[in-house]
Amino acid sequence: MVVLAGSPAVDHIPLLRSPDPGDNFSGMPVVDLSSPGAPRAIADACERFGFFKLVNHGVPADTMDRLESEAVRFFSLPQADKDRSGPAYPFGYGSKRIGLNGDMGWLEYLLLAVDAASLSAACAVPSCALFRAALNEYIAAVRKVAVRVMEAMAEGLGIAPVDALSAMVTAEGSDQVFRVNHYPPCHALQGLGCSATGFGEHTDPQLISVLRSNGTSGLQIALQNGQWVSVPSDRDAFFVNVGDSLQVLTNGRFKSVKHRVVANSLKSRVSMIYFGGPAMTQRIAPLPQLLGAGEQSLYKDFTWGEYKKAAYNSRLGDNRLAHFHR
Ligand code: GA4
Repeated sequence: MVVLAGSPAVDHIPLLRSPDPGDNFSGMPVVDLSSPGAPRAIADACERFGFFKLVNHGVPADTMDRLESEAVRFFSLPQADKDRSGPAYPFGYGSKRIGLNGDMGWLEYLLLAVDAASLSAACAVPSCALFRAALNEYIAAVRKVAVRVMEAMAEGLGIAPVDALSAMVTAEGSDQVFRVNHYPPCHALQGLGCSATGFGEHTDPQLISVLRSNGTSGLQIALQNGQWVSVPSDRDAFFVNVGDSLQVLTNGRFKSVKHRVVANSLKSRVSMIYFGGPAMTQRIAPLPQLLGAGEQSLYKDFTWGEYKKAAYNSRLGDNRLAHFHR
């Protein structure tokens, strides 16, 4: 752990070498959801990177902007007010601590439960009616995008029915999570040649994650060869990640992408992410339609409930799927 003298605020936050500006993800796949070629382009990107940028997704800029302004307003409240919306687990406001096993990042966030297509009624946070309305409008819209993308994935993989993947997320009792992250600028590190870890490297346990951020960069993904590349921000686009469960459902054809967020020394980053997971009892195993003659599953059989429990008992950077390999 690096500790900077005179900067107690960043104590305990792991530091990273500043990304080389030349390491932008130059080959990033950009998929136009309105184009007839989208299914093939999505499947191709998920096989090569487990990640792509999505444009022409149909979600109005207003819906995204309204949620961003409400989030900015919330995170500008006095610390004591925000703490009243905590703790983060199972759902609520959290700061710097990620998960329950000692991971730390330079961020504050809201972790929220989604029921069907809106905030779960059981989730009392946030209490502000305008913020809740903006969240509900955005969640309904982003979930529709996630469903369209999963349908396109099935089509791109050449499997039927078209809802073979999306039905797991739209099913009654599906486990959907929403998070709003705020990465404040980390002034203490300005000019020092290193950056604070906003959110340490990890893969997402669910099927799919759909992220939207403001215009501040920070997201990085690991390519298959282990090289980290920075994803230039685009407030009009979504960024889609393949999660561990989708890697298993496709028997390793789609890759669960390792990613992380680096805090900016000058500007705030705000991101909102929808995580589509299945019902607790859903069996996670390769879809029979995808297994070739004689092809065996690469993974042991498990349910989403079992995987989630193992994930929440792990450290952020652990290779969680390794324990489920045959
Ligand atoms: C990563 C994806 C989602 O943000 C999340 C995260 C969760 C958390 O922040 O509580 C986890 C992380 C995520 C995977 C491993 C465990 C659980 C933190 C952590 C150390 C909400 C999720 O579902 O899994």
